[in-house]
Amino acid sequence: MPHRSFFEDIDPIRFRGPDSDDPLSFRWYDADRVVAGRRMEDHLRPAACYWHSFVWPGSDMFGEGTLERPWNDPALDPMDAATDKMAAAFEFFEKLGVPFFTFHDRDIAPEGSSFKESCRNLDQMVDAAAEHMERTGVQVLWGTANLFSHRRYAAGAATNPDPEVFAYAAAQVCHALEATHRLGGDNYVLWGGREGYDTLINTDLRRELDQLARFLHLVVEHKHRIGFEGTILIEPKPSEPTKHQYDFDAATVAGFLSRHGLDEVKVNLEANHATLGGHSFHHEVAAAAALGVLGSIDANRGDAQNGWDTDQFPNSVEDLSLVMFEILRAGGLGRGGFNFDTKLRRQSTSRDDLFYGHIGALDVLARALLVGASLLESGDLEDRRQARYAGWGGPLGEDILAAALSLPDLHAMVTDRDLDPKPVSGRQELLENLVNRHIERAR
Ligand code: XUL
Ligand code: CO
Repeated sequence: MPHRSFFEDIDPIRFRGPDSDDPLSFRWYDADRVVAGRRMEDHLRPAACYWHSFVWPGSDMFGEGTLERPWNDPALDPMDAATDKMAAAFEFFEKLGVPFFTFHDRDIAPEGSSFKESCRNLDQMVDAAAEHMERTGVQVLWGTANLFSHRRYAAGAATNPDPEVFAYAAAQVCHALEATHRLGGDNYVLWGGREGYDTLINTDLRRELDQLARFLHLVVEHKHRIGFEGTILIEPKPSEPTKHQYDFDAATVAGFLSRHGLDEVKVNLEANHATLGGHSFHHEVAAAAALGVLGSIDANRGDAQNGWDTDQFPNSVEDLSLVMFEILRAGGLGRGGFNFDTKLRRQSTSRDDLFYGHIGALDVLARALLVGASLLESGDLEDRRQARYAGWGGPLGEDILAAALSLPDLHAMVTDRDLDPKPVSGRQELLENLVNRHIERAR
């Protein structure tokens, strides 16, 4: 039976160059263009997400859904709706030309009246997804389990005070990880949806963190048991929905992972989560790279005027240029990619608005990639950064780092040599001007 079409008026989106006036074309994202030794598509590995684009109806805490999404018609049988939704999603992925998608278990298949029925629904929809993937060539960047929407998870999943909820969440992740494996996913993500607290006065922090570590060990063990070669990724977020989330930011997660011997786990960094944590996205990417946990990216942005997760499409080349530079400097994202964990605005009600959001975002990422590559290839920042630390390559720096000098040794040395080091300019303004020149010139 042919699949229903939901975007029949839209032709596949093509690259037409920076002068194109066609709003349904790419002006910068040219999948096959080679930049810094790799195709643009292979650098970015872009993915569209299932949940915001195909599941979310456009509701917010004050109002109902606004978006025109015929596949979500409540009059449909839930499995028929899931089938239509999948047809719409793959038609969109294919027409947009993204090589990957991302999903939660409950995005692609409805929760049943029992755990068993939920598993059956998921298995059936995974079969359907495998067929769509075969037909279109679109692949899974990552899968995940929704451990936050159902009321059973109100007090958390792994960090719930009730071990039966832990068990339920573990069973759900077991099934979702196997589904992701079956679909050949490159990663498996755990966003700690409600792994945090609303108030400390009823919370045993130490216990909850130990539970979280146990949960992650179970996931890593099972990954190896089934031969899943993808990376397990934690998605940091400081708050929302809970007041304080345990996976606060990249540095917190990196510390937690190494404390619990979970070194193979990496992070999926989301731009808007970085800003909620009081960081720039640039900081989060640089910190994750420096701590050896950089895995993948959820590319979106917040709004400077409010403090919640607006999940908007990225639209600033300037914001993302240094992020791209940092990623290139770290050697790229490997099995990771750029997932559009992005929501249309509630008033962007038409189905084709999904195309405008993603086209603009891909063009912004592509331009930022050009700037990042130009910064990297010129060596403008890197050479100066290295020169700034040159002293650490000399005998004093090497001896300090090799633990060859004690505090009294350093005391004696400073006294004997009458050391009087002088400040050296950090050249911040010069460097900012250089970055702007690369932004102006990148083509
Ligand atoms: C929530 C969020 C999630 C994760 C996947 O803020 O970003 O959509 O990306 O569960
Ligand atoms: Co996300």
